[in-house]
Amino acid sequence: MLLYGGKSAEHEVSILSAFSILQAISYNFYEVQLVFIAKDGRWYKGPLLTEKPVDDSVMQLADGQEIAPCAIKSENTIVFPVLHGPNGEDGTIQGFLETLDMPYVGGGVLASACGMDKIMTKHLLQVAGIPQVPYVPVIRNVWRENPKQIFEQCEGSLIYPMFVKPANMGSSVGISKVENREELQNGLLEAFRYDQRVIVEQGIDAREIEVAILGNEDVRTTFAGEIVKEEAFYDYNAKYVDNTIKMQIPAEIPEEVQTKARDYAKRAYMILDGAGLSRCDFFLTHKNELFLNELNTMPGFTEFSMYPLLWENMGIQYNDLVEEIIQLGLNRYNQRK
Ligand code: ADP
Ligand code: MG
Ligand code: MG
Ligand code: K
Repeated sequence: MLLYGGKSAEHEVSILSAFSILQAISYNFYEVQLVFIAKDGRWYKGPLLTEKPVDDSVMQLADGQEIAPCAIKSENTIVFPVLHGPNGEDGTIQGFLETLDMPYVGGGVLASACGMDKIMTKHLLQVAGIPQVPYVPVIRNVWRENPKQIFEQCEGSLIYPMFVKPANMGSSVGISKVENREELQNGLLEAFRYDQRVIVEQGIDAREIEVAILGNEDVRTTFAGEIVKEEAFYDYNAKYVDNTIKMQIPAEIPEEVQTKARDYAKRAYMILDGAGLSRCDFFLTHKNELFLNELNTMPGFTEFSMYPLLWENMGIQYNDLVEEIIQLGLNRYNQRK
């Protein structure tokens, strides 16, 4: 069962990923049920899609029948929650599927929640001794009570430019690059629109490299690929609207950096209790210093997305990759029984 769409700002990305996955699942001879979550949070059981969805209106027209979420419960069915961002990738759907006692693809509640929350991820990486850029966590109530103290804290430990991000988001939504105190204030207000937990980070001038991870207890990683940026900030438009992203797979980086990136990715995945899949993203400075930025427990999954392309470079084709992560979901469920 493909669960896609979702309430988050990454709704459209989910639809694109779902379409590619659907092709692979059908190709692998699985019987597929589609369940679409509209932006307003309603759930629909829909017919199979045969055409590439252009936008949300196509999905709405798919004359799906509205259902109660718990109506998805069925035997001998594994759920593939192709949902990105809050209410999908953050442990909420995973907890719901645990409650329904249905097997599902990808990380469990803990990994999803910790991977989604940038502050939690930072805390765990710190414990694991994995390098990351300096940061200041900011909680909305604390900010409201004493904004001056927050400014001083940020300016005391970081230098401009800084990046301000909602803790619980993805696809660069709500993120700003700020150059001074006024912009920092505006960035915080913008980020607080999405979450009451925000992170202010040291901005760095760096390359962005990514490692794909696959597995439950037995964790495999790929060579890193690079997002070759034309703009300094890889924002939502660059990612999905303008399609200005170029990928270099494998990344042209020294062998020791490759090895280190794969090692950090694996360690971070294990400490977060990762399962199934994740994409681990890094910053690499021009002096070859490596900082782990984040783990995405349900990375973009179209045929042209970094995650499947990284595996293709290791010799695993898209359809086989989808099959493998479905098997990992089933294994995890059976082992926990
Ligand atoms: P998301 O989960 O939304 O992808 P990221 O932390 O990956 O959030 O930030 C999105 C993008 O913003 C990154 O891919 C990068 O281009 C830019 N960015 C984020 N943090 C920094 C930083 N500290 N320094 C420089 N660029 C950053
Ligand atoms: Mg992310
Ligand atoms: Mg990112
Ligand atoms: K994340």
